[in-house]
Amino acid sequence: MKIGIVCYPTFGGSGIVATELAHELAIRGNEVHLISYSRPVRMYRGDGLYFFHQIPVMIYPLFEYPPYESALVSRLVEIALTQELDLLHVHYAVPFAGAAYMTKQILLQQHNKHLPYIVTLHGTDITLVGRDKSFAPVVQFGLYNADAITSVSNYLKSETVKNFKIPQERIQVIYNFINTAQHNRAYCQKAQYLERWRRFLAPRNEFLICHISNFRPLKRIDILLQAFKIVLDNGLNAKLVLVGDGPERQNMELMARDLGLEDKALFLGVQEDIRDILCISDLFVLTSESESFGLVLLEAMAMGCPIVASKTGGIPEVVRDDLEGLLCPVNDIKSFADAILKILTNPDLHRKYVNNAIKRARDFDTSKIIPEYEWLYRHVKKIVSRELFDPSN
Ligand code: GMT
Repeated sequence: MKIGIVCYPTFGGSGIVATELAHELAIRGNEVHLISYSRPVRMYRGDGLYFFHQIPVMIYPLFEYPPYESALVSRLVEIALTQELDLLHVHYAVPFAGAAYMTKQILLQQHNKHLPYIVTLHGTDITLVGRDKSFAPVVQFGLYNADAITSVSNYLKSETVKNFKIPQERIQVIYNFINTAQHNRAYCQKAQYLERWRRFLAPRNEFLICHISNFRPLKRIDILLQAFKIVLDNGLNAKLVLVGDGPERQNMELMARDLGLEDKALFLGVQEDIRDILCISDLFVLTSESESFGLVLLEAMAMGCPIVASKTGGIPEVVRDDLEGLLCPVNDIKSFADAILKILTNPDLHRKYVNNAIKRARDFDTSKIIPEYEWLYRHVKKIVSRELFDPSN
């Protein structure tokens, strides 16, 4: 099948999922066209297997806001025609659901081409950004007219039903996935430089507690820093490594200094391959106040990290309390500190969570999840061709 995948290129989870999906579909023999305004960050594995198309936007002195959506739709129309796409799969509803609808109508009315579109909802496109009144009517219209809608968790599905009045039977939950053949502990043994890195980060044999995010306010890194301070005050020999970058990075570095954590909380910035830091970490912590899935939790579990995370949104569908780690009430600093201490001072419990985490990640392996997308593509295509050949239409 010839599939166009549209996504954001940045460090958000939706772009990562879309890029990995492009790669997995291409491996399975589909012709995939990945479309974004710049080269997606995860586009490093097997780049040659699929095609990448950039969206150029014309700049003109009249525009205070360049009309990105018009440029996107024009490019999608062109790609759909020249590459003879069978369907379009957009990741993140804003603005892609509306843009996909417009693309479909232009193709139908001006070129007599039928291009079904699927929207995958990722989180803030429903729970935060998409709900804003400056976007909501277009998001709702784009979703309502989609040929199929998927969401990355049951939680996100019910939020979509509640906020956008989309009938629940129209939304299929397809969980995010991970290629466990490429994300596993064996990878750690291969890379000898990792042991050196661990000694550099934790020269006094400290436990390494890891956090990875795009440093947005909803990640609540302030809660993590305060919990970590309590952990140290309780005498645990530990370091916190914070990976990634974003709007809150500077504030959080200042806060760490104010808490006297400058030597204990290390801000490493964006890392090329997060498997490296996960390999040498003893625990992964995510203190978000909202998370539709928490893709990074899956990546951490696959690499053998037990989890401490907020009991919110779709997280409990991914990490089960007291199986792969511990879940804590949102923003409850003491509860996070207690959970970290409990796991890192109890080797048997730590070992149990490590083993369970590795097993749990396999439940979301690409071999289980990608066929769900492939089935959906075939189903949508079948329905569209049935409608086309139905004489009553
Ligand atoms: O806000 C972000 O962290 C980025 C956002 C995105 O759409 O790029 O992430 C969302 O999608 C990820 C992939 O499906 C999920 O794992 C994240 O939980 C979700 N973020 C939120 O719901 C806050």
